[in-house]
Amino acid sequence: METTSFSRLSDEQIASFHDRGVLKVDFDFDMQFLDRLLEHVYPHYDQDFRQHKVPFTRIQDAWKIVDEVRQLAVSKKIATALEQLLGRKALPFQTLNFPVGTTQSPHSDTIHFNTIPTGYMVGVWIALEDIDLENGPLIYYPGSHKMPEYRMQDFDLEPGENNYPQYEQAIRDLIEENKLVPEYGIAKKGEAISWHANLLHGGAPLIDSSRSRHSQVIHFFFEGCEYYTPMISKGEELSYRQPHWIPENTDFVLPENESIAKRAYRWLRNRFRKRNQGNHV
Ligand SMILES: O=C(O)CCC(=O)C(=O)O
Repeated sequence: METTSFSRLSDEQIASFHDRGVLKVDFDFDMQFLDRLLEHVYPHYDQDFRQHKVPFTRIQDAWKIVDEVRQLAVSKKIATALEQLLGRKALPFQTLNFPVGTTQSPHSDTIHFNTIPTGYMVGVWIALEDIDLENGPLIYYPGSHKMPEYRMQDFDLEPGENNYPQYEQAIRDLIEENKLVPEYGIAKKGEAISWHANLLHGGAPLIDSSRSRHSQVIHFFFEGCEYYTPMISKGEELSYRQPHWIPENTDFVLPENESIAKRAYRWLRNRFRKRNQGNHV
C-alpha cells in the first residue's frame, strides 16, 4: 500500500499546519490500492445511495469489514506526519467513508471529541477520487482553530445531542459575525487534508448532485491523554470515552458494546435522512 516517495513533513508544512489549522499533503499512496479500497467499500453503501445520491450516506468504522480501510487508517506515513505535527504518537480511533459530499454544517471536532490536555485530536481526510468545487468538497476556515473551543454551554445550550442543530446554527452565526473566509478542499485522488481539532470545517454544497465524492476520514487521538465527548458533558462532569484503537494487524477482536460515538452517529444519520426526505435528485 505504501509507496516510497513521501518520508517526512518539512518544517514549512509543520508551521503551516499550526498557523492555518489545516494541511494538504500528498502521501503518494498507491492508486491501485485506493481503487481496491473503493471497490470493496462500495457494495456496503446503502441501497438509497445507489439509487439517488443521498448526502448523509456514510459508513462509520468500515475498517472492521474492509481491510483496505483499516490499512489506510494505520498508514505509517500518516502516523509519522501526525507525530511530527503534535509530538506524540497518533492513535486512529474511527473511520468514516463517504461516497458523496456530506453538505455537513461547519463545526469543530472539539464538540464531538476532545482530550485532556486539549488539542490532541486530528482529522485526516483522503480523496478517493478527484474532488473539485462541484462535487461537494470539504469547506474549512483557516485560522479558526485559534478561536476558543466552544461547548454547548457557551451558546446557552443544554449539553445533549438534541441541541446539536442549535449548536450548528450558533457556529454559522459565529462565522458570519467574525467574517471568516472559507477555503475549499479541492484535492486530487490520493491527497490528504488534515485538520486541527478546533478547526471549523464541514461539507460544501453539492453543485452537481449527480456526482460522487468518494473519500475516507480517519479520526486520531494522541497517546497519553484522557478522551471525552464535550457535546454530552455536563459542566465539570465529563463524559469520558475509552477509544478502541484501530489495530495495526488483522488478528483483532472487536469490543462488544455499542459506543457513544456510534449512537451519536445513528442519531445524526436519522436527522439528515429526515432533512433529505423528498429531496432525492
Ligand atoms: O467530508 C465532509 O464533507 C465532512 C467531514 C467532517 O466534517 C468530519 O469528518 O468531521
